[in-house]
Amino acid sequence: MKINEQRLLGNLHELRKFTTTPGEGVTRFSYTPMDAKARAYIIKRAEAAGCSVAIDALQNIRIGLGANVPGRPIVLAGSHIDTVQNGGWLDGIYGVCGALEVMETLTEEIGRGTFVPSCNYEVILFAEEEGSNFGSTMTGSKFLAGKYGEAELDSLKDGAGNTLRQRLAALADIPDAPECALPLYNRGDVDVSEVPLDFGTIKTMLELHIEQGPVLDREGLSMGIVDNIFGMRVVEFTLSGLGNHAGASPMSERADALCAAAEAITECESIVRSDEDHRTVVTFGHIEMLPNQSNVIPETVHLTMEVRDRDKAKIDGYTQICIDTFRSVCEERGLECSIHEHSSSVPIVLSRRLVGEMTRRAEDHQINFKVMDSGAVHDACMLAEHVDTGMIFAPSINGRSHVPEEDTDEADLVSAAQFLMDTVLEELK
Ligand code: HGY
Ligand code: MN
Ligand code: MN
Repeated sequence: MKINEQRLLGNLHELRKFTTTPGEGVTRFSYTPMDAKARAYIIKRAEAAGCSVAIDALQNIRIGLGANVPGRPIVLAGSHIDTVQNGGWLDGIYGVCGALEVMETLTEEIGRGTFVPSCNYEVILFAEEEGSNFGSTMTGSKFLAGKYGEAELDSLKDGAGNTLRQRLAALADIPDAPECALPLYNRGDVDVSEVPLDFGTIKTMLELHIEQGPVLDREGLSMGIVDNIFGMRVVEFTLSGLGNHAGASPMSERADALCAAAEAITECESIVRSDEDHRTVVTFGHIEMLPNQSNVIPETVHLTMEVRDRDKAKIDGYTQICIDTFRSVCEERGLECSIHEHSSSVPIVLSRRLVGEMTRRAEDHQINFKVMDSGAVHDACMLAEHVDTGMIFAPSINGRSHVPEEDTDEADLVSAAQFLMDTVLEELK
């Protein structure tokens, strides 16, 4: 069963237009008017294909094949449509378009009577995967997996201090799309009790995604089959020093929060870089400084640290070492250091059945692939603890992602999506 490659690529090129930063990558945060535009495009296609559309209180979307029969096991495929700030045109949306292409191809083939599935097929779109609003990755899928609940609706806050609950309630202000018969959002009360998936009804979860790293591109391979997904811990530090005059304060009498942070960051980076496995990664991606004025010694620095690896002991070990480093640098320099464990996810081992079957299928199809880790986390992580879950990677040119330069050769986009089609077909039998 061949996918329609022009339709797949056409959808990707249309959806990349829904960005608040045209010409500077794709920026499309969940629960925003740009998110609504992408949802409208997808829901319209789902309606045209005779699919059912269900949206939960977190705004995760489930699109059911028209030929689905109630009560049959469900094969899920999907990803997320939200992005990071000035991100790429493929992260997340590629997996959604691949799953949608499978849906449209199945609809055509079933309509022609050339295929009769024994299971149901659904496309799933996860909300707030990037954490661009609230700093916590995989938020929609953490609610689906029952890891997040009522408490997180009020504890997760965006940069303006709005809680997740308030942002969901504010969706009432985003209008529906005239071209869609169905609503774009679930605008009822924010009741998350119905969100967790009934995993007993789901047979398989498959996520197609770009690699977002250099491995496939560097080795000249066209596809990855993922066996392990890194875990991560996100810690927030607040360093409190002494604001003072930039000119009149002697260097020996300063408690400069930015210099303390710089020393601790550099020390943590060199500690992690020296790990013998060269796999653990540490990133200080977000920093705020007060008062952030050139002639005032920085009084307060607030920053995030992420530690990731596929081995939980390494994640925990290096997270503790970095916390200790920040504490000792601040003690030496006479600053206060407060620490907040922001969020985390454990390393995930994906379904060995699916890795084995996909490996054999890729060998039969003479695809040049490898079985590999994912350093990026994905919504598939949250389902993998409950159902057979697999991931398929397409290469990222120069290993770039989460930046406007993110790109993948069209031939690779098509062939990995075709492999998703072939894998779904097997799962539907
Ligand atoms: O951060 C990640 O790994 C994913 O892109 N949200
Ligand atoms: Mn992603
Ligand atoms: Mn991402």
